[in-house]
Amino acid sequence: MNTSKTQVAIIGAGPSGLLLGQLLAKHGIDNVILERVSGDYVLGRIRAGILEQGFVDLVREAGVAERMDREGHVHDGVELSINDKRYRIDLKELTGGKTVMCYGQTEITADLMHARKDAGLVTEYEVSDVQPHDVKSDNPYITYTKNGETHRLDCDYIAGCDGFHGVSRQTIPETERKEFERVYPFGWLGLLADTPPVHKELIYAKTDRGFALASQRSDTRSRYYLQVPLTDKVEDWSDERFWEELKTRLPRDVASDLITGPSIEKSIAPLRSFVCEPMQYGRLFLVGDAAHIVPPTGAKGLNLAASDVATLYKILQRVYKEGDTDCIGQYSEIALRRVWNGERFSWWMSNMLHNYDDEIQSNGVEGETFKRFMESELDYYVNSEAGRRVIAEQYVGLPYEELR
Ligand code: FAS
Ligand code: PHB
Repeated sequence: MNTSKTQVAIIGAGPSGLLLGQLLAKHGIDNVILERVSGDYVLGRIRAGILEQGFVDLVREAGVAERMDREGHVHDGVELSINDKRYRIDLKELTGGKTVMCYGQTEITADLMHARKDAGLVTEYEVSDVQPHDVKSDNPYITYTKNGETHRLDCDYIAGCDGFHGVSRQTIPETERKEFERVYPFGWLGLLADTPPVHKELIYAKTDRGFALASQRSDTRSRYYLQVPLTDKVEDWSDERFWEELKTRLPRDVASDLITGPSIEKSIAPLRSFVCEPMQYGRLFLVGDAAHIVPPTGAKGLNLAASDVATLYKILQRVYKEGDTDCIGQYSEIALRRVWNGERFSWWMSNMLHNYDDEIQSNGVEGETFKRFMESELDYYVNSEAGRRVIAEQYVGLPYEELR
């Protein structure tokens, strides 16, 4: 068996693992990333597009912000539209100057990958059978297979950055963890096209036909979503059908400006709220999607992963720089406080903006009552400054919590 050692073993080379690895390396903390697929495969995933201020600051602290600051678009506001009536949420004005950055997860991941390679840091791609061991001891280790050979990686700590379907969460015995879940009765059909965005800011559209989102990646690349039934398949949706449906859901005065074109990516994602408690077990820490999933309605998925990274990186810095291991126990408590806040906001936005007619049919009057509650709630929040401020504060992201 091939053996090696590092200080922090990171499972997963998605944005969580790469950002954590870059921050640790900046402070001389040795780390190795083990990734199941190839780097190209990781970069082939089309996901998030909105970065909170906290995430942007973390990328700058990691020294990987040059392209993001050059090509990313700062957004001062975001729009909600309700059956054609538009409401702009002035993020900057309502939060005392905070904004969000529109820059694709794929780009951030590519920038982090390149920085890691330039720094000569070790990432083992296309490994299999990754398995953490002795995570409750002072000497945890990971075994894995690469090119048919078994390897052992000894380490001080393990960061499980391996997403919802990874091995890390399963390493916590079922009797030691509690999982919370809400599965939504619809999915998001996403389309990426090299067409100019229909509007300079994002538009979240609530209509009787269903939800739509107009987002973007650059001045020449757009990202759109439509709420679709869970029974739909991506092959049910030609580009032409997608564009026609999107036009019916966007506000009329915007839809008339829509420039369509061939899709370069099209896929349907299911929506769920999910949290695993605790987010640590001995010397194993769960980070990002390994511990929690949100419906993308609040643009929180990637951003909650970043706040987990921020908390864990501060803890590991204190451990290695000051020899303070007492702070390790703070991780799960601090991370979960911000996770649940993001979960609630994403659940709330999903309840207000989506069409629940499918669920209502099975719930009858109770479903109709829920629909009226949500219509009234959204109407209140967009028409009151206090309500818009609540949405703005949550959308730009609450401040990261400091260690005690
Ligand atoms: P990731 O899942 O990105 O990365 C985990 C990595 O671990 C992967 O590369 C995987 O290959 C690897 N891995 C898994 N098991 C392993 C094992 N056993 N051994 C080694 N490696 C292993 N968020 C938003 O904010 N907005 C959005 O619009 C949005 N859209 C999304 C659409 C889809 C289809 C999905 C699935 C998610 C979306 N998200 C969105 C959420 C998404 O962006 C995540 O929050 C983000 O990828 C989290 O990053 P990581 O925690 O690094 O997990
Ligand atoms: C995206 O651009 O992919 C995106 C933006 C905001 C969201 C969800 C997805 O809330």
